[in-house]
Amino acid sequence: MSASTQAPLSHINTTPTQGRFISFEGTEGVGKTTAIEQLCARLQVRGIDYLRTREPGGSPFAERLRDILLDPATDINDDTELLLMFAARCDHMQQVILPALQRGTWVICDRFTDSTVAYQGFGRAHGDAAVRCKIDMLIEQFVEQLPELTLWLDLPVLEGMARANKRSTADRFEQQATEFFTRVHKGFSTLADEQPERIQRINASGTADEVGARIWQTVKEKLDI
Ligand code: T5A
Repeated sequence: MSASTQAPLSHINTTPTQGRFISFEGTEGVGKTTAIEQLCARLQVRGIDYLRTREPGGSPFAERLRDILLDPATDINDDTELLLMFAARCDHMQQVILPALQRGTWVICDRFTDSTVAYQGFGRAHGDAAVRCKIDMLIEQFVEQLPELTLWLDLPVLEGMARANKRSTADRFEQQATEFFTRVHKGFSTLADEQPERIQRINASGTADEVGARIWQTVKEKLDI
C-alpha cells in the first residue's frame, strides 16, 4: 500500500487486540535499554511472542525522523520538534505497533507519548498549560492505543546523566542542561500522579539485576501473568 492510500489512524480497526502493549519511560540514562533486554529475556523464557521497538523510530520512516531529531546539527523550533515526534509516532503505530498487537504479539516500546509530555511539554515548554493542551490533543488520536502498562524508571537526574555520559557522543537532547532534565523528570512524576493505574514508578537505583527484578514483579502483578 503506498503512503497516500493508507488509512488515517482513526480509521483503523484496532479491536480485538490480543498482544499486550508495555512502554518504558524515564530521563536520560536511567537504564531503559538494559531493563528492556532483561524483560524480553524473561518473556522469551515464558514463550511469549514479543516485539521490541522504540520512539522516536521503530519503523523505517520514523527511524529517518529519529536521525533528524537526535542530530545535534538539526536546528528546528519547539513546535516543529513536537510535530515531528508525532509524525514519527503515527507511522510507527500504523506500520509496526498495531499490526503486532493485532496478531497477538506483545509490544515492548522504549518511550511513547509520555516522553512527549515530559520532554516537549515540561522540558521545552516549562509545563506551559497551552502546550500541554496541544500535546494532549495530539495524544487524543492514540487514546485507544495507549500502552496498558508504562514502567517509569525513576532515578535522580544526575545519576542518570552520569550513566549516560559514559558514552562518547551526546545527541541533541543529551546536550541539554541539567535544568532541562529536572523539568523532564517533573513531567514524568506529574504523569505518574495523574495516571497511577497505567504508569508504575520503578525505583531505578541499584544494580541492573535489582531493577530488572522489580520490573518483572510489576509486570507479573499488573498483567496477571
Ligand atoms: N524524546 C523521545 C522526546 O524528546 N520526545 C518524545 O516524544 C520521544 C519519544 C530518544 C531521545 O528522544 C527524546 C528523549 C531522548 O532524549 P533514547 O534513545 O530513548 O533517545 O535515549 P535515552 O533515554 O538517552 O536512552 P539511553 O540509552 O541514554 O538510556 P537508557 O536506555 O535509559 O539507559 P541504558 O540502559 O542504555 O543505560 C545507560 C548506561 O547505564 C548502564 C548501562 O550499562 C549503560 O552504560 N546501566 C546501569 N548502570 C548502573 N546501574 C544500573 N542499574 C544500570 N542500568 C543501566
